Amino acid sequence: MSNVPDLDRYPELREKWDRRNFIKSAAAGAAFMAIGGALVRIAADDLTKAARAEKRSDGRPRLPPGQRVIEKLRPMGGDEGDGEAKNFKLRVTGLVKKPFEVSYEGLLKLPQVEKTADVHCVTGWSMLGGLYRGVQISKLAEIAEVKSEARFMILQAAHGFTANVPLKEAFADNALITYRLNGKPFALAHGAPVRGLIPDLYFWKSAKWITGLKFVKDDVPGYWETRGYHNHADPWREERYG
Ligand SMILES: Nc1nc2c(c(=O)[nH]1)N[C@H]1C(S)=C(S)[C@@H](COP(=O)(O)O)O[C@H]1N2
Ligand SMILES: [Mo]
Repeated sequence: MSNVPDLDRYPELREKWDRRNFIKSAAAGAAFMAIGGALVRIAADDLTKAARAEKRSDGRPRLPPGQRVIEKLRPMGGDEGDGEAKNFKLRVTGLVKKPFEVSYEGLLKLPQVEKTADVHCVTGWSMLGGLYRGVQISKLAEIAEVKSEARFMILQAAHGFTANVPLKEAFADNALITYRLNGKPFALAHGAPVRGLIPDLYFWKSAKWITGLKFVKDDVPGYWETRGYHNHADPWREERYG
């Protein structure tokens, strides 16, 4: 059974595991459900230990310091957009030779990619291994012909939310405008119909209900960056607060 924790290496899980098997064998509907939270926690503890031991292809540990693994994105709030694909427009503006806007249908006609990515929330949770489908930000930048003076990208979202990202991270292979996670559309709480994804910076940079990308020369700290969060937000340096 692959989901059995390695009890020799993690003896502290023994008691929980025995309890789980006891509960399973005693399983009676509601009682089993009520204990469900505890079962999830066992699995997550185990995933956290495993991820701490793993290395990324860039040599960094898979799990940044101070993070623990959870199994599903947690809805973290924000001022929601209307969520409707038919009303979606993404405007690509600023220091570009060819500003443009693209509808949801138009977005689907651009070259699509699927990237597996880990995301790291500044509150301490990480959700590993999500499969995100969408369009690379570097592709949108190429279409707009971003000028050489540009240094930063501002993600713009519903109701004036913004997040600033240096072009190095914005043009990373796994930095996307995305509309699917693990094959499913995003729920409204998670940014439907389309959100940004900058997985190698803390998750607040991944603007939900996205409306635009603006390329600029001078940095413009965004919504969270002007409310005490770090301007850059590298999880491996624990750039949590400014
Ligand atoms: N438009 C918008 N995007 C946003 C936010 C927001 O308030 N508004 N919050 C950010 C923060 S702080 C986090 S941690 C993630 C949370 O995404 P989730 O709710 O899908 O987990 O979205 C980010 N994107
Ligand atoms: Mo957040």
